[in-house]
Amino acid sequence: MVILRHGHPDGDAIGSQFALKAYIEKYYPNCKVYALGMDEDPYGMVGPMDTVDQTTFESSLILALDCGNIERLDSPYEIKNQMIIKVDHHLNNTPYGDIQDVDDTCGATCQLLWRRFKEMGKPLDEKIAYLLAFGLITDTVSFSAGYTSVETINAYADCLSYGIDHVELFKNATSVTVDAFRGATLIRQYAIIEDHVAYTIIDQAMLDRHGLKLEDVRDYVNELKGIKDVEVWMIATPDPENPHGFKVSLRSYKANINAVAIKHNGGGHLAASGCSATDRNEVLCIVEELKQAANLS
Ligand SMILES: [Mn+2]
Repeated sequence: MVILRHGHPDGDAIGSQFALKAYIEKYYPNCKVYALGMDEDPYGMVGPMDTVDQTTFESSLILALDCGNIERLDSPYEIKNQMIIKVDHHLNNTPYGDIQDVDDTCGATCQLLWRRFKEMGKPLDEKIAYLLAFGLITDTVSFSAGYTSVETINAYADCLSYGIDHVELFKNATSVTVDAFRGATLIRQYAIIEDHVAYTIIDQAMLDRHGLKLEDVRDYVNELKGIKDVEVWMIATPDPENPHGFKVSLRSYKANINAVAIKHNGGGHLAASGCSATDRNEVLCIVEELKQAANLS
């Protein structure tokens, strides 16, 4: 079997992918399992990705983790008629797969996996627990996001019981590079705050002027979290596939910003979504729609 997750992976995508791989290898040693995708490991959590030949891939069961729509799966080969099991916590607006285990009340795919592992009744180990805990911390923004629940905290406590160093884990899950730290400063410096919405639009010229790269800014929308009277926050960063376009990250405490994301070819969760804009004007439209969403909440 092969385990896939979404492209441009985050801590939950990689954590769930490698936790499931470790679990299968531990309890089903006869089963060959490969964790596939581009070698992108922003937190340095795991080694290089596995590789398989196309024939093996096409005869393998696919476990698809943390990925709401099939187009976003990071797969080395085209998916043909293989059986797919989807395990995910995004809103299931774009269902796919022969079996779907989707619970959008989970703070992370790692939380859903933890639940399934507990149901199996077999103990985890330190490695599996570390990977699951990593996904829990990163996807819930250190347990501050709205979908953090009693189960999220119980899952984390259970993971810690396998001997994980909580301080070391938090350090690894929340530290950023020096350039990303500078990028975060840029996001704050250029923030506009209006009608309960905080937003920053960063274009390529701005990045060039400050000697920064896209990866130094695109994941740091939560730099705008925590401003008094702000309910919704957003960043727009250059879309590498469209010279005038932007990728837009949306977050809120409780306002439904997913509806805005869907209008602009995106998706995600009720309070954490992403979408695209073809130009700056569309970004400004999104801002206006967010103001409405913020004022309804
Ligand atoms: Mn996730």
